[in-house]
Amino acid sequence: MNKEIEKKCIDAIRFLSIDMVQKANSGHPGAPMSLAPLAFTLWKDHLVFNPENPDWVNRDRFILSAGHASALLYSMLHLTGYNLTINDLKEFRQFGSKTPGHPENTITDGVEATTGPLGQGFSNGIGMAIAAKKINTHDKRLGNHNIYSIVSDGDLMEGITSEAASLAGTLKLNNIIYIYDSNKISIEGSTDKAFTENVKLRFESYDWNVINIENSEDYEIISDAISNAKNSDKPSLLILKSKIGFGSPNKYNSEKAHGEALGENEVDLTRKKLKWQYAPFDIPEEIYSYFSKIVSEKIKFYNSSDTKNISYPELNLDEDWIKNLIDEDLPENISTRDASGKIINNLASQTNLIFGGSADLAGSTKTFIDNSNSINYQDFSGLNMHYGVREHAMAAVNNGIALYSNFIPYGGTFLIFSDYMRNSIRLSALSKLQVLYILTHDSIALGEDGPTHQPISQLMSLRLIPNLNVYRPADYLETIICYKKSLTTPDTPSAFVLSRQTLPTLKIDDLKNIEKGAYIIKRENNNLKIDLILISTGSEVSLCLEASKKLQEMNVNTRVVSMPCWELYDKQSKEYKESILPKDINNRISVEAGTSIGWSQYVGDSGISIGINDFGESAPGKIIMEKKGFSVENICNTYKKLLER
Ligand SMILES: Cc1ncc(C[n+]2csc(CCOP(=O)(O)OP(=O)(O)O)c2C)c(N)n1
Ligand SMILES: [Mg+2]
Repeated sequence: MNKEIEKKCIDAIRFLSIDMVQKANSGHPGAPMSLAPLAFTLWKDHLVFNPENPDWVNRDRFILSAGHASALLYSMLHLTGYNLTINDLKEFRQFGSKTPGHPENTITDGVEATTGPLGQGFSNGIGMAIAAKKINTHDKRLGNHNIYSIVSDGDLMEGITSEAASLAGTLKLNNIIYIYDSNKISIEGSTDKAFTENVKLRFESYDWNVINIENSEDYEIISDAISNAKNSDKPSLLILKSKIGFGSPNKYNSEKAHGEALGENEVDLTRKKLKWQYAPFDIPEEIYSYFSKIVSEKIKFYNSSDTKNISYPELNLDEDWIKNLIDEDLPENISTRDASGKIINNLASQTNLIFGGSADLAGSTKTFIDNSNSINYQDFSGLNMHYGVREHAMAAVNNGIALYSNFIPYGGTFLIFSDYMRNSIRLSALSKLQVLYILTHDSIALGEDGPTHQPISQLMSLRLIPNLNVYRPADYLETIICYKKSLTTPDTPSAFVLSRQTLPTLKIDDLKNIEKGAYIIKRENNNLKIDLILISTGSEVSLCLEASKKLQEMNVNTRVVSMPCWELYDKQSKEYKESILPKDINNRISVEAGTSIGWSQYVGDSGISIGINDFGESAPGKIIMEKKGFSVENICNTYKKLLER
């Protein structure tokens, strides 16, 4: 009897998924059809959760790294009592629904991570596992649970999973239990065409515990394998041999089951083959009641937990952290990367919720916390993460850490290498995660390393990502205020774009306006009409201040605007913007050592942008800056050109 109802539950998961995709006439039925037995036993026998408190701190985490199989996750969330009705399932992939094409953490209760870009979810889970181990060092009651994920051929083909898996093995993250849907099919057909490696040996070489499961229909064996994995002292990968599209007579075991509706006819044939007699979205009451028994056991467990009324510690920074930095020790000259290093070290003395590291560039990116330890497999209490030379995984791991609780993770590398982690940065922004990117060596001024290391397009291209605040502070003080702003912006990741070279600490009367994104750092002579506005960011602000002196000598009445964060400035009122960049002053020059495309929105049609639209060159920083036009002389000449227009 038990077996019979269990089989029915599994088919209910299958057909909900099939029918969601069929109704939307869009989506991915194949993986849910073959993974229904796995999902059934995972939710029934293993996952610790409470649908009435989906954010319970000590729940297990489940990530569908193969996000295209979203129908499977939505079916499970529906059947296990999450806030997802049968009507929500009928709205699969429709405008404004709770069941978008790929799972999104900000939309659906029970969705732990936004997945779909293959490889990301896998790596987010590694971050969650680190966060769980770390929170356990704050409070022994927390973090005692597992991180589960379903990963696919596509996930394992992506390089980021090699990066993240290697790190997970090094850190012996035995709270990781991943199930690899080894169906040997991807979009272009058999994986024999492009993916023949021995995954078992690969993961064993990363020091994972690897278990083979021969038959994805045998959910009792799957369940035993999961139990076995829970006892491992290493991360576990369960390699589950499966047949995509299980149950479909004509699309079974073929890429045809991957990414489109089966079609009415094939859905009927599948119903016949699996002897499922119910209409689309018609789930018999006995199945709901079977699931509700499972859930009531889960809730009982929750009620007996000592963590049921606990929330994670919140970041509660005393405003004084800024004062200390400004009042006690104001350096005359400091690079903004060093400023950043001072700031995070200061923060580390106030909270252990902000932590991170770099992709093997701690010394250069100034991301090391001096008075703390390195996180290692025996001790997660330190604040220093060593991600290795793995920028992409660093960013995705940090997304996982941010998703997990109230930790604010940071990751450092050179600005040029932000391209390596771009997709994860985009997902920080889409997922509304407070992750900090510390991106140093921010222009050609880095010098001798040359064009391979000199960022040109990176700064502007980061500004293209919605909901990412890109800060390029001009000096020590701006760096502090940018950090302050970023720490009080919980739903937005921040990219700090920082100089390698030393910059003078500026005289800023108007500290409070820095966080408005742009402000007047040097006012023109008030009695006269403004002749020119120089708009600049980062290391070029001090150059503009110098140029403004020279221009003033030439009787050019010059205002200098520092614009550390476009995104924040764009959100200001019309009045504020008018007070900074008055509409009737058309003589404007922007100065920024990067791609100039984009600056026209601030300098207007009659303005000129001093920027760089080719690659840099290997030479001492000062020289290359001059050669590329970042000099007082060129700024003055550009003003003359402006008048000739
Ligand atoms: C980074 C990335 N590249 C490409 C895709 C498009 N895509 C979606 S699924 C998939 C591969 C499908 O194979 P597999 O992962 O084995 O899933 P299965 O068909 O077995 O469910 C691809 C290439 C993607 N989602 N993410
Ligand atoms: Mg596959």
